[in-house]
Amino acid sequence: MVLKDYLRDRSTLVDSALDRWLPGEKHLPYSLHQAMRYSVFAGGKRLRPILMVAASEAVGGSAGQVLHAACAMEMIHTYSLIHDDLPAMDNDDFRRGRPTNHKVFGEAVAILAGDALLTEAFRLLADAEANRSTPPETVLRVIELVARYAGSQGMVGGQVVDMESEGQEVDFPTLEYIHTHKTGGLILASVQVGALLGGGDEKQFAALSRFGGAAGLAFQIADDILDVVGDQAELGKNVGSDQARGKATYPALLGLAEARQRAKELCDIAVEALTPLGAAADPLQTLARYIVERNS
Ligand code: GRG
Repeated sequence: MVLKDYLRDRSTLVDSALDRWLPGEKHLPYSLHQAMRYSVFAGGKRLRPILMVAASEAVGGSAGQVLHAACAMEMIHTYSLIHDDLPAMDNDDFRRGRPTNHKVFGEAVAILAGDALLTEAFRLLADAEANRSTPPETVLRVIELVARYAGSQGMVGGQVVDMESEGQEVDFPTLEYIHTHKTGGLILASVQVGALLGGGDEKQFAALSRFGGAAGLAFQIADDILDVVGDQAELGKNVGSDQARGKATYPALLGLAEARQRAKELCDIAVEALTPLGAAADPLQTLARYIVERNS
């Protein structure tokens, strides 16, 4: 598998589905729909939806079975980025290589664009036509799972602990809480939803859960490392901001070398977890390595 081709093909698939599902810019209210589309189509890597599609295929499912949920996950991720960039939170000027949403549309519309993306994501997860080949109890399990990983005991909770830890001495368990909740959870949820909607059994779900937990934490450690050694132009956002804000990160707590070692160990754990799935999980194996070796 050539990773570059795989990522490009899957991104194209996800982008055209997002374009179909998101309300058009010519639908009222224009500014809101423009703001939603501005951030969604600002050039993200589509890692979470691609992982979901790959997880579905790893259990014998298809991309078509999960595409709506993959788009929903990207909408939730994009909402979190829009809100995270707001003056009340990280107050960032650039994201995905463009001025942040509130810089272009103003704070009020940026807040509402995030709110609308989150709400639209749950509408999509519940869409009857998109879920026509999935048992209703599986659809409900997916909705509950995504809500749990996105809410106060998931991403939003991780964001709060992250904010409250700025400029504080943070111990290792708190750092792991922040990373697994703020970022790791949506990655874990993406592969779990892929397993469920792809028709996987409980053994496959458990294997992919182990994979997603390790890959999700590895992703955030790699993100911490990129904030220290990454290239601003390639990342499309400012670097060095974690240290400037006194954020809790792996390199800050463990040093760069140990942080890299921990990311590599987690990647190995993720790859090992895929053994019961055989060759169908090869793309996930490649994606796990990409997560820790990427430059953006
Ligand atoms: C505001 C509720 C709320 C939550 C914010 C995800 C998050 C929580 C904040 C984002 C801050 C941040 C940059 C975290 C680092 C990890 C991360 C989510 C990076 C961005 O994800 P990528 O690299 O981005 O997948 P693209 O743009 O490629 O989709």
